[in-house]
Amino acid sequence: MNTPLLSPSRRVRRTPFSDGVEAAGIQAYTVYNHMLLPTMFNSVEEDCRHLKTHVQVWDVSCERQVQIKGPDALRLVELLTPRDLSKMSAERCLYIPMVDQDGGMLNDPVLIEAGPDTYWISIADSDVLMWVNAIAACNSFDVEVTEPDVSPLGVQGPLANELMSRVFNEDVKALRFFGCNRFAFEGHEFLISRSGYSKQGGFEIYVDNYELAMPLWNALFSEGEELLVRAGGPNLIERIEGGLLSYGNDMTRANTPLECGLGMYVNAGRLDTCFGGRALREELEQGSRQMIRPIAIEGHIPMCDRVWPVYAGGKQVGQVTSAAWSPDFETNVSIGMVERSHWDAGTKLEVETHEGMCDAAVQDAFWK
Ligand code: THG
Repeated sequence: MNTPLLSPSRRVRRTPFSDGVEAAGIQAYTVYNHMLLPTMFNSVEEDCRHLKTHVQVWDVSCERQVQIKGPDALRLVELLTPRDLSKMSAERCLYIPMVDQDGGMLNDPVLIEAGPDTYWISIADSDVLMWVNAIAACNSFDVEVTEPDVSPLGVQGPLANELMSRVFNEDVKALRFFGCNRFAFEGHEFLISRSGYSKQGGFEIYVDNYELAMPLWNALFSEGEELLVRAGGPNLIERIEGGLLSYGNDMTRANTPLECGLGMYVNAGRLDTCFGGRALREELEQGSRQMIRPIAIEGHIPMCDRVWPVYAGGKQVGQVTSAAWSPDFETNVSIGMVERSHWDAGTKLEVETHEGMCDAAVQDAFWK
């Protein structure tokens, strides 16, 4: 079948690393926050194998930063999420569900304290800036809400420690999971965190200097040559195996963070002071109606580019929104949203792909 191309234009923004991505032989992009996001270099399976055994450099510039800066910045951030922010510091970023007034998920970003009275919300694929700016304006908060020119670069995989310590210095190895600090490259201090959209471990470099973007990219490739470094990107198989959710796919504004399995980031003590608190408290008291679940699907499945209804005994009890063949686990791994009556591990289901019905079963945990 003929694969249609994506028409390039100014609206589909290039990144400071796009020249490097193209030189590395990019085969497929997706669009994320109105920007190019590389998804495949060799094949999804081959990229996955390499990610799990080596180290990759990811152009994740599309993880745009929404910057909130000013005396009321923290007060504004506290409205946006039910997560307890007291452990956040300049040395520690946090994964935060962002919810609307009804508890619906608006985004699932990483929150970074980028300076005094300055926060970066490192967003998933939705237009957070408009929501945040409107809240600031309506409350006359003393803040500026902007999208600074910051492009995260991921270094992911088991050899990420080795590569990063060659390009920056040994001290990057001391960063703990979700720790952050500043490290110099060619005289410029870059904010770096131990984070990223894979379960293989790694770092994200917040590249805020356009002139140094390609020199940094090139340094990672020359220092990583004997480590067999490659360009990569968020990998469909690896992220489903690990249960990393994709906003817009696995959850939308129609879902609460509790339904998304993000209950550990919902703090009961914060529900009086954030959007959606009342709805979330009610759901905490009554239990969730449905939940994100790992589902193994049998047989041959096409690309999951639409919602696949999930049935039990002829009645719809949920949906699957991400799925792929996993060579390591020798099954089709998938992420679904399943009603309470059918979410227990071992429950047999039927998944209606757009090419036919497949037997499936709820797993007790993601594969990792
Ligand atoms: N890094 C940064 N920004 C991002 C992403 C990222 N913005 C877009 C997107 N990814 C946001 N979504 C996620 C989803 C999962 C995680 C981070 C961002 C993640 N989750 C850990 C896990 O599930 O293992 C848990 C983190 C924790 O417990 O604190 O890392 O990747 N900068």
